[in-house]
Amino acid sequence: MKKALITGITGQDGSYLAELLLEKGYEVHGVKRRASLFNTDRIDHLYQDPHETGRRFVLHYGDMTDSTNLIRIIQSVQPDEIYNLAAQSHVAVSFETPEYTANADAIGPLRILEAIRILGLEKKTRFYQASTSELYGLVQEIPQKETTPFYPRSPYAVAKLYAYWITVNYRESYGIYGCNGILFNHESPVRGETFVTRKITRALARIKLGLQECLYLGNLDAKRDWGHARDYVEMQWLLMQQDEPEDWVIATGIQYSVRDFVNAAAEELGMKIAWQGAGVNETGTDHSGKVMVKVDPRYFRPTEVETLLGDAAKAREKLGWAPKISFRELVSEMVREDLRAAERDELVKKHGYKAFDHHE
Ligand code: NDP
Ligand code: GDR
Repeated sequence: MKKALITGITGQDGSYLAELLLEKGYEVHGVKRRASLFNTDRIDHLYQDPHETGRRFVLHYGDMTDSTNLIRIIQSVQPDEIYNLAAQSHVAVSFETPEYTANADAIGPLRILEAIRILGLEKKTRFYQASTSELYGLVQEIPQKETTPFYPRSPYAVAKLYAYWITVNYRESYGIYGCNGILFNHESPVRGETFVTRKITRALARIKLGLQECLYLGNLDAKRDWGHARDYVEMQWLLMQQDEPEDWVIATGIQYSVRDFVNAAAEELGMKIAWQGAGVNETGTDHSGKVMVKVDPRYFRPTEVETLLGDAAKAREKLGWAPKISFRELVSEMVREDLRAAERDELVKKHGYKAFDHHE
């Protein structure tokens, strides 16, 4: 039985990847951080009682900023594959916490690669680095592929640039099977609530039920290549199964703006948005003229990535990979789940309890 270690198992991708690897018969180990509240919502359905024998799903406390802890976990698990998904993954937040972001997102992967060396696991343990389309930042070529030059535009992207190259370097220096998946944005119903897609689907569902008045957004013109996380974790596994380690772009090849995403989500909810104004004065109103969406400059970034569009021809041609879930299906699934959650909140409110009411 193959053993996999997933850092960031409590995150969006970690939860989908854990499901996939368990289905494939792996023993799955995950690193979770200590938190003052439970932080395992996304993987609670996979939980196996530690008192039972034959467990295939095991969690370890750990942190990307703690080398000795990572070495100890890797030593005890002796994984065949490590998927490094842990990161401070919010681009806007990285401008507020640049040093921490570098520590977790750049030095974190170095710590794991060093652990592989220190423990003499270079020939046994394969390493996947969660690289990102944010590396392309100020884009030098459209669409972006494996050979497109990088131009990172945030502390997050700069940290991920280090992680990308240290993975390549350890592959070339020490023969470690290390590969980068350069993944374009991918979303799902369990996407973090402060990323723009989930923020939109959650807010519009709540506006529809009268639980929230208005959705405040930043740059409506930003364009992204949005796929579904379930499709993308399959590719994370697949590129770890190749004879030789390589770096791969994973994308849908189709681009939409943030405004397009709002329109698509509204349509799913049977709402129509009329847009007026431009830039900081742009608003979106409903049929009665009530403002539902408003631009708030607080969500603008000091340096923005305006447009990303991926070309995954290499993955398509060499691995036969293609995303299965369309943009409309993604939006529809996210809206459906957020509407269900909003209905639960509505019920709670109706019975006199205060519903969770956080709009960021
Ligand atoms: P999430 O933000 O949903 O999950 C991040 C995970 O990392 C969480 O489990 C989080 O733990 C954990 N984590 C954060 N900091 C630390 C730390 N210091 N030590 C240990 N664990 C930590 O991200 P996604 O699932 O969306 O993304 C997975 C990876 O892929 C990330 O590295 C991201 O940068 C990268 N990526 C994501 C893309 C996307 O569109 N989703 C696209 C390209 C790359 P906790 O739950 O406790 O916060
Ligand atoms: P991104 O995702 O920065 O691409 O990083 P995010 O959803 O945060 O932003 C996408 C675009 O939408 C614009 N935007 C807003 N963004 C947020 N979060 N909130 C808003 O209110 C808002 N209004 C407009 C942003 O300016 C941006 O242009 C994600 C993360 O998952 C990274 O970890 C990953 O590496 C990349 O995708 C690929």
